[in-house]
Amino acid sequence: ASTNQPYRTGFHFQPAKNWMNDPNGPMIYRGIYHLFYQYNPYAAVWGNITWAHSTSTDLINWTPHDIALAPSAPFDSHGCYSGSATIRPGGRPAIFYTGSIDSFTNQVQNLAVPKNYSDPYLREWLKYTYNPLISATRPIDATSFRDPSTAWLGPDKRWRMLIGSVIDNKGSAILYTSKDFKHWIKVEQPFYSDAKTKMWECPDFYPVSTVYQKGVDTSIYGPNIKHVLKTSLNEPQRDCYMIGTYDIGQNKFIPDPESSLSGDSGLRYDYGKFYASKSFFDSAKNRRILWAWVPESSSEEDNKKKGWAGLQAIPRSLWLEKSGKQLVQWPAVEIESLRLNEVKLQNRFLQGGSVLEVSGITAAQADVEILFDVIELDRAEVLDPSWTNPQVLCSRKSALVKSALGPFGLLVLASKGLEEQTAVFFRIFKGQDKHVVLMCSDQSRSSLDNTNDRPTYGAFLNVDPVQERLSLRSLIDHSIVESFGGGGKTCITARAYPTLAIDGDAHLYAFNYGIEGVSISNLSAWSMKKAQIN
Ligand code: DQQ
Repeated sequence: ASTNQPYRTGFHFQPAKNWMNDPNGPMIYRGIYHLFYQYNPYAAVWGNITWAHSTSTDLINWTPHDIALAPSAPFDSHGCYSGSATIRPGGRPAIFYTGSIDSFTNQVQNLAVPKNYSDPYLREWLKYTYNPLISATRPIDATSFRDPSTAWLGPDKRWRMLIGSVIDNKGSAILYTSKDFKHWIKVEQPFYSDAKTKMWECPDFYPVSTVYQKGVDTSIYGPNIKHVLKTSLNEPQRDCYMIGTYDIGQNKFIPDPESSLSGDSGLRYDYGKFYASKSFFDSAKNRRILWAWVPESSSEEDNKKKGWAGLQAIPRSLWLEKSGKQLVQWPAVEIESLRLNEVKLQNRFLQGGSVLEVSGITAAQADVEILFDVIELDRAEVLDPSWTNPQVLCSRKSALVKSALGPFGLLVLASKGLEEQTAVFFRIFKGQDKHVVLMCSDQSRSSLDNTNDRPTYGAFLNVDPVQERLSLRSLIDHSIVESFGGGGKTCITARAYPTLAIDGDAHLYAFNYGIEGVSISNLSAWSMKKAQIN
C-alpha cells in the first residue's frame, strides 16, 4: 500500500487494477495452483466480463497470465460468466463456464479445454466447437441459468454437474448428467430447490469426510462421507450451505434434519462479506480449499477513483466439524510463511473497561491470534429468547455497549485516539441450559468517511465457554479483516477504509469493555510480509 493507494492489500489476491468478482475454476495441475476470476479488463466496475488467470506454487504468491477466456463467439458474445474446472481421468482439466449471449443476458453453458496439456501454466484455452453444450429448456428461464459446478463421476461412470437457477420462484440447483462430458441430459426434478430462496448463483457440491480433516476428491461416494451443498444468494449477498446425504440413485440431495438454508439458524461460510465462493480438492495436500470474492464496501465513485474493486479472501482449508453439524474453516497454512517478528503476551488480565495496545508489529498488515479465559461465567447476562438474530443483536449491542461478559476482543485498523476502529469481539450470555457465545465484527466506526458502507456483522459461535477457552484469529490487511472464532467455527470477513489508521498510523489493541474482567491466556501477533501478487 502506498500513500495514494492505502486500501490495496499486502497479501490478499487482487489484480493490478480494474474490477474483479467471482473466483472461477480453481484447481491444481501438475503441482501448480490455478485461479481464474471474473474480470473487467477496462474499468473498476462490473462489465465486459472475462476469465483472467493467475498461477501459484504456494497459494500465496501469484503470477498473472493472459486472459484465458474472453467473449469471442455467439455462445459467449456478452460475457464469459462464472464456471468451474473438472480434472478428468488421466489428469486432464476441462472448464465449464456460462456464456452470456445477448443484451438480455440469456445464458448457455460452454466447454473449454487446454490447448496444450504439456504447458503446466495452461496458458491457452480452446473453446469447444460445438458450444453451447447446454441451453435452457422449459421451464428454465435462460436469464437465470448459470454457473456450472465442478463435475463428478458416479459409480455408474456417468458425469454429473449442477447449474444454478430459479424455477417457479424456487431457487434451484439443476442436475445434468453425461457419459462423455459433451452430451448432457437434464434430470427432470431439481437436485435441490427451496421456495424460500430466489436465484441460486454459483452452486458448489462436494463430499467431506466424517472421520478426518483431510479433504476428499469431488467424486468420492461411500461410507464415512457426508455431502455439502452451497448456494450463493443475493440481497444481501451470502454463501449458505447445508450438510446432508447425497442419494445418487434418486439424484437428490437430502439435507440433515437440522440443516436448512433459511431462518436464523441457516449456516453460512462467513457472516460478513464473502460471496460466489468455490472449493476444489487439492490432491497435492489432500485438503479442500475454498476461494471467495470479497466485494468492496466503498462507493462506486471511490472504486473508479482508486482504479480497482474486489479482493479474494485468503484461501481456506475446510472440513466437517466433529459434531457433523457444521464446517470448520482455517486459512491455508502457507499464509503463516509470511509471518514476521512475533509479539507474544501471556496471562494478562484485562479488567472491565480496559484497552491494551499490542505494539511492535505492522498493525495494518498483520496476523493475530488471541485466546481468552473467562472465569466469571455465572455472571453472564441472560439471553432474551427474542434475540434470535445474531446480526441484529450485534448491531443493537455495538462495541460500545457493555454487558456483564463482553464485549471483549480486538480493535483492529484503529487510530491512536480510537476515532477509527474495527471491533471484533465476543459477548457471552446465559441461555436456556447453556452459555451462548456471540461473535461480532462492528464496522460502524471503521472510517470517518461515511460514504463507505459500515455494517455490523454477527453470528453465534458454537463453543461452550465452560469447556473451552475462546479463541479469535484476525488477518488484517489494510482494507480487509478476516476473523475466525473458535478455531474457524464462525468466520466473519469485513472491509474497512480508515482515513487515519493507515499504514504506520494503524494500531492494534486487545480490549474488554464488559463489566467483568477476562484473561488473555495467550496472544501472538505477527507483522505480515508482502506477498508477490500479480
Ligand atoms: N457473477 C457472475 C455470474 C454469477 C455472479 C457474473 C455471482 O456468473 O452468477 O460476473 O457473483
